Amino acid sequence: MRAMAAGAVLATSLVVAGALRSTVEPGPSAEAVVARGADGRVAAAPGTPGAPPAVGIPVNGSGAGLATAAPGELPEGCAAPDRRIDLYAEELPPDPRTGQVRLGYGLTPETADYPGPTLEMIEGECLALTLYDEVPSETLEALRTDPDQPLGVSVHAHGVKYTPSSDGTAHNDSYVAPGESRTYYWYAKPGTAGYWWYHDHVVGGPHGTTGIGSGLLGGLIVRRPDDVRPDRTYVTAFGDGQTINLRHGPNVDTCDPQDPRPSNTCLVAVVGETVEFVVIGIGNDTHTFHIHGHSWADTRTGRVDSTDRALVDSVRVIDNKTLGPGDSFGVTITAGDSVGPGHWMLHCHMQFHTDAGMSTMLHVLDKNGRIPAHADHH
Ligand SMILES: [Cu+2]
Repeated sequence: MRAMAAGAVLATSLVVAGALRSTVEPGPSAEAVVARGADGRVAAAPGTPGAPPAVGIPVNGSGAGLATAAPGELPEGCAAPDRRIDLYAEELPPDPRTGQVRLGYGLTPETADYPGPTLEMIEGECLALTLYDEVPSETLEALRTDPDQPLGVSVHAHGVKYTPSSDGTAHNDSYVAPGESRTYYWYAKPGTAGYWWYHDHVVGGPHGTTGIGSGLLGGLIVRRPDDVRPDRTYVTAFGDGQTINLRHGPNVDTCDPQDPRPSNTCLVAVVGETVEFVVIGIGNDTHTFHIHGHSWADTRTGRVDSTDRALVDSVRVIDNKTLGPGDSFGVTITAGDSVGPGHWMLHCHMQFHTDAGMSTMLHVLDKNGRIPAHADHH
């Protein structure tokens, strides 16, 4: 985190309270949970009490392509969609370091990013997700590695239930051609609570390897109705080339010390907040997820209740967890618990990976929303 590490300069008057409070407020209540944007905030249905105003998701919307599901499109257990959202696949500015093409999903075209929005479902819920492919066909053509592969994008989900027509694959004819849209139906069957992800499965070739590597991925959380909600959620996707969220080196952490707005490249929280990470393994390498100063229970949510002796005595508390390709898990910590505000490294603990730049920071601010000073860690 070079910018912030620049220094002592920052130490004196980093009053970020205004900016931060507007962007780092705890999310709305359980009922409002729908999806989170790249800023870590929940994006809730318009009109939901406590919902932030900016990023509303249409619920039971009436856009094109949202007609009633055809027979065979809904998985068993889902009689009708409980909720509808739109998701846009966009071309983004190329990677500033490598010039590689970058694509992203967004709840609106303007908010597309990589990873895309974290989608949240409650067990028992059936979601209708309409994907709009706004990636230019020339871009998809240039990314194609298999000449027999059709041009398009898709969403393929892990963890939830769907029929072949929502598989997001070319062989099941469940992708979206440029300029078109398609509705996918996902059912969070009871028992599927967990930390999952969604991604393209058609860009480049039949496995979407190029699509994922270009940025078409996002976190998917299935919660139980009574799960305690975190204050903040971030996705960290560990990938090839020692990347976190497909960025490398200084691009991994772009937090502006004057205005640390939560995003895919600015992991920030106020001391005492519960912070949830959706950790995803993309690409071909094994990685490990490690945070300095913080630990969690090796359970579904990772949340530790130190007063619960039965939990503490029966479950490992860890601060490092192995992540294989395609794996995903959740980690919930309390920011700064017992260790206070600071710049806490979050990195892959395969030493040659972290030495090559696979490292970022969780910036824990004090109660006043100030970023603490620290020495450059490099
Ligand atoms: Cu690694």
